[in-house]
Amino acid sequence: MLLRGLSRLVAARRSCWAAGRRPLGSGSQVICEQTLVAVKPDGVQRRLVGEIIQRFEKRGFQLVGLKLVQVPREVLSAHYHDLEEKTFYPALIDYMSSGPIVAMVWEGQDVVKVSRTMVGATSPTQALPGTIRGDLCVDISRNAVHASDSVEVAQKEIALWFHHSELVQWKCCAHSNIYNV
Ligand code: IDP
Ligand code: MG
Repeated sequence: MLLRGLSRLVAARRSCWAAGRRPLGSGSQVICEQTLVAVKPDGVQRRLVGEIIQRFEKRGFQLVGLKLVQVPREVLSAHYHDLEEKTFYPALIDYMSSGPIVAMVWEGQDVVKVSRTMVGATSPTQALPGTIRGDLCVDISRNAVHASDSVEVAQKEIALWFHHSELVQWKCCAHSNIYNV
């Protein structure tokens, strides 16, 4: 448990340096951890972009990348390579390439873990009320939002979806109200 916490911390600090940032915060606080969040085609069509962005903003995370994209199939294949053998994989790639997606990079302390909690279980029928999927979706194949599932995966997904120059470093004037820094 302690080891897992330590390796998360090391990975998060490494992700700060990889993003060209000095890790802020001390001890277990790494507030420049980053994750990829994407509003999927159903979420865009259902006008859920604003609601989803608002949840991350209100929580206290910082937006450092944002774009509306029609994602090429090669990128989606790389993104979902671990699901290649699943029966739903072809339908998943078709659906993810069926319309625009809003891709975002969010930054903050434990943002990977907290985002997954905010997004909720993969199947909306099992997602708790209060989570995005638990509040806004009903079907597993139309679950509105993606969020990276580990710090290492987040780094890979951000590099796959964003060019380094598309990520904006900006000083958040509310930092000392969100963190004890
Ligand atoms: P996650 O999005 O919660 O990380 P993953 O297991 O990584 O879930 O699956 C990626 C996406 O594949 C899901 O968000 C969902 O859109 C789709 N998916 C997963 N399992 C199923 C399924 O059993 N049927 C249809 N689509 C699925
Ligand atoms: Mg996943």
